[in-house]
Amino acid sequence: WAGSETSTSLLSADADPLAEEVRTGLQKMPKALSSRFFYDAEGSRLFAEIMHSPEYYLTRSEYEVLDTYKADLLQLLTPDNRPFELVELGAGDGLKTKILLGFFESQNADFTYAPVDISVDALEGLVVDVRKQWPDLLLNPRHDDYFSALEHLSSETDSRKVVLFLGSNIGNFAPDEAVEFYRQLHDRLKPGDIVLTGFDLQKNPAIIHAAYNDRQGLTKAFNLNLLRRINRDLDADFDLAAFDHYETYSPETGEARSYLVSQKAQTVDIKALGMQVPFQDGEIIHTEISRKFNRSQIEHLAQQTGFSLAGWFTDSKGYFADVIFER
Ligand code: AVJ
Repeated sequence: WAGSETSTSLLSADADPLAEEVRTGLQKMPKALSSRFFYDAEGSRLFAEIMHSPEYYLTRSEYEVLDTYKADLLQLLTPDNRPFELVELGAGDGLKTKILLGFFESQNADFTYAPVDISVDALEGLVVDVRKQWPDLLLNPRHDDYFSALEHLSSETDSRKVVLFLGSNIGNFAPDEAVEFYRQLHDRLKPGDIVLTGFDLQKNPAIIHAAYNDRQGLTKAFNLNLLRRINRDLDADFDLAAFDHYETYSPETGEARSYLVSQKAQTVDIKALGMQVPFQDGEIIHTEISRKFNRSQIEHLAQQTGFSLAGWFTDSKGYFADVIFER
C-alpha cells in the first residue's frame, strides 16, 4: 500500500496512539490491533451491556465475591485502621467497586478513591455517580492508561496504597506483560501496600467460550466497534458488514482470543494514514486476549514479582478469584 510520510495533511502517527496502533498493527502478519482501543463511548456502552448478558458470568461472579467478603477485605486492607488510598486501574463504570465504596463508607474507613481509566466517558460517568452517592468521599480521578498511571503512584502521602485491578482486566496482558506489570507495581509500592486483582479462573471451556460468543451478538458488536472507531477517527472505510467475529478458547493455554474475519477479498482505505490495507477472503485481525488462570499460575506470579499472596476469595461456583498480593 501507499504510505506517504511527507504529506502534512496526514495525521502524525506518533502523536496519536490509535493512529500508531493501526499503522503498525495492520502491517503485522497476522494483522493485530490492541483491545485497549475498544473503549470509546460506544465501546464502553457495549461492554456494560456484555456485563449484563447471561453468558458473561465474570461480572456476576466477582460481584458475589466482593459482596460476600467485603468485611474480610477491609480487614485485610487496613488491619491497623491506617488511612489508605484506593487506586483503581481500569475502573470503567465502577459497578463492582461501588460495593466496596459503600461498605467502606458505612464502616467509616479513612480512605480516598483514585479511579484511573482510558475511557473519558466511563470515567466521567463514574465520577458523577460516586459524587452523588457519597458526597464526602475524597475523589481523585485520572484519565490514563495502566502503565503511565503507575508512574504517578509514587507517594506524596504516607497513607497505605491499595491498588484495585478488578474484572479480569489482567487477562488482557500477554504473560510476560503481566509479570512486567506486577514488577513495576512492586517498584512503586512500599512494604505493606496491597494489590487486589480479579482473576478469571480456568473452568469448563464451553462456559468460557460462550462468555465471548454470546447469542445476542453483543461481543460481536463490541469487537466490530473497533472498526467503526477507526472509520470515524482515522477517516477509514471499513465495511462492518464484511467482517465477522470469531472466538477461540484454548483450555491448554487458558487464552480466549477474539478475531475479526474478513468475509471477502477487499481493500480498506485509511485516509488519515494514507494507507490502503488489503484483506484476503478469510483473513483475520487479532483483537483481544482474555487469559484465564489457575491457582498455581497466580501463586507463581506473586512469587516471581516479589509479592506475598495474602488473601484468596472465590465465588460459590469457583469461577472467579479476587486475590490479595501484599508488597
Ligand atoms: C474488560 C478486559 C475484562 O476480557 O473479559 C468482554 C473485555 N471482551 N468481552 C474481558 C471483554 C469481550 C473484558 N475485560
